[in-house]
Amino acid sequence: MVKRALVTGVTGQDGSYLAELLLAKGYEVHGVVRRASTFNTSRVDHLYVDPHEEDARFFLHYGDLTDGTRLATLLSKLHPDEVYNLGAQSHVRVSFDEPEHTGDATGMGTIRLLEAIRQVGLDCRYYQASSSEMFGATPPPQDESTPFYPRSPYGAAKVYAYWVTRNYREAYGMHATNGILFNHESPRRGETFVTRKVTRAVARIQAGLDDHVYLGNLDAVRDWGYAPEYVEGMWRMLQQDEPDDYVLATGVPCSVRDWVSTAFDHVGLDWEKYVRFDERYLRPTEVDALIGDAGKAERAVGWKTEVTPDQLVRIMVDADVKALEHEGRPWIDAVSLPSWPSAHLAS
Ligand code: NAP
Ligand code: F7E
Repeated sequence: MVKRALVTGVTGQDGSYLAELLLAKGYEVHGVVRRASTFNTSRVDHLYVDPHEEDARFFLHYGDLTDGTRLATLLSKLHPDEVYNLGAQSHVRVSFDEPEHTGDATGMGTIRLLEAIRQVGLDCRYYQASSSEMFGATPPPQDESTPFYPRSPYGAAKVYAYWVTRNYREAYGMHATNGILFNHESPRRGETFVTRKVTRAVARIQAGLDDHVYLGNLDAVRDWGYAPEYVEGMWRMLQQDEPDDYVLATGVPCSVRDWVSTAFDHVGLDWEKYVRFDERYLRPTEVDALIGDAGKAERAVGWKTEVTPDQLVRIMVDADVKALEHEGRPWIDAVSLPSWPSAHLAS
């Protein structure tokens, strides 16, 4: 029997790596894509196979976490074995500008999906993309028993989503699991998250396209891992007999300043000549330090990171340099260039 997965947020960083992983494992993968006036599937275009082909196993469907009816329709039509809820307004700084929308998509979207599963009567396994941002002001190291103290509308929405996931597990016996993931990055990371913003700036400055980059708080400490390793962890969690909650992290602290200096060093530039401060990038409340303890995941699901922050910086700088060499096309397009898959969204 071919397993079938439904992935919200399939067009995002994690969604694209997860879709690749599940396809490699023989799954049929259905991704939920938001309607946009421009193509927004660049991270998954390389996975596209014409749905008319017999061997097609990757399908895209319009849908939105703010539209519960549509979620129920998709679930009743597709009957997935596994549902991965990766969709979210995921930018912390933006959540201060769009708090209501963030609560709606990131928080309420989760209960819409859980309730749709329940109403359809689906017997599936559910993965919730919970976040280390939930720990917020609680000092590190953070693990599954650390109290939550969110510091942004995004963090608060994720706390709500975490608790409704647990509640549906306890109230209705659903196989619903929270993956509490610390920051994870890659060449596919959105360009406005600090890691990618920096590696992209390094490539552009080195190429003479930009003179400097504006950043905010350089003192914040994060635990940055490599995204492809983290989607493997998501899948492993859902293969457990019992649902549970797990932290995924490297346990290695790295400040924004360290990330910046390693990235500029990698191409032989002195970061202090190119980095400028702009208070626009500060947050009304900051999360000072996130450093995770992933011991439970290692023991229970056999998951552990291998890529170190230093290696990750180099992977991302090299990819951004390479993307510029490919005339500014996203790095992913250097792998393969299919023809207009977005035009074939199933409905
Ligand atoms: P991302 O690159 O920002 O992707 C977010 C995805 O959600 C995109 O596909 C986006 O669609 C989709 N989306 C946004 N609003 C939606 C809506 N209303 N309905 C349906 N889909 C919607 O995020 P990511 O880094 O891959 O993260 C995946 C998930 O893990 C997110 O829930 C995030 O909050 C969480 N998380 C991430 C990290 C991390 O470090 N990356 C850590 C912990 C938790 P568009 O492409 O159309 O924008
Ligand atoms: O900020 C500082 C900023 O936006 C990291 C999301 O995936 O991980 C991510 O959230 C740090 C913060 O990620 C700039 O103040 C300085 O302290 O890259 P970020 P994040 O806020 O940690 C968590 C786990 C998630 O769940 C989220 O979805 O970097 N910083 N200067 C800056 N940040 C940005 N974005 N831009 C700057 O110019």
